[in-house]
Amino acid sequence: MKLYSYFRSSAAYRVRIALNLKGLAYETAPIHLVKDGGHNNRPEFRAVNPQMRVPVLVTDAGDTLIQSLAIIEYLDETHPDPPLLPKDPVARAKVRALAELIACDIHPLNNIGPLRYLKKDMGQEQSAIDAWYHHWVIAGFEALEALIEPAPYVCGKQVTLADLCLVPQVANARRLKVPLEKFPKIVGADTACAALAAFDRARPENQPDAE
Ligand SMILES: N[C@@H](CCC(=O)N[C@@H](CS)C(=O)NCC(=O)O)C(=O)O
Repeated sequence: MKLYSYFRSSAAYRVRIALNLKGLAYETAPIHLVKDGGHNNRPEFRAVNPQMRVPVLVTDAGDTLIQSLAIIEYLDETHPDPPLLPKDPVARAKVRALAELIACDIHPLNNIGPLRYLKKDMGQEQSAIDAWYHHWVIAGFEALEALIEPAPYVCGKQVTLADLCLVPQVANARRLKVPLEKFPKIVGADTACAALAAFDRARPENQPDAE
């Protein structure tokens, strides 16, 4: 399989963890999201993904899949061991809710494209953009902290899709210096995941395109 990725991309990071947990080999095709205004905006990558975002997974059968949550669910359905979603429908809905809280409500507000738009098109100062970033991460983390009881992972004894979303978001928050003292449960789940090799290998600094 081939994964179009960028070492700092949270969404690609989620998929890298899933591939590692499932023990699946893949080739990384790095797409630099910053250099030259973003190599993701080049016509050759637009031809791969018209949305011009990573991750993109090209399967062994040649199917091109986009959107990290859809890709992870595809991997979970085709390689069910270890499962990333519980079988019980209520538990499953809870895992998906936490994953979506991060992937759909926090992440889009601190994604590189919208932040670049705030700066270049809306003329905002870097200090205002940093304040925007911190505000939305903290608002999301306050809700998440109230919703979880890690044991030790976000939803219990098994790693789930929620952990795959949490760890990259925490890494991103740390990089942008969001204070995490108010979020001991989030930090605890992140620490538990960090001890697993599959998470470690997926870290930005361990990618072939790391800078
Ligand atoms: N909802 C998408 C988000 C994908 C996404 O926004 N990826 C970012 C990197 S984390 C990206 O490629 N951004 C490029 C840009 O916004 O120009 C997913 O989960 O895959």
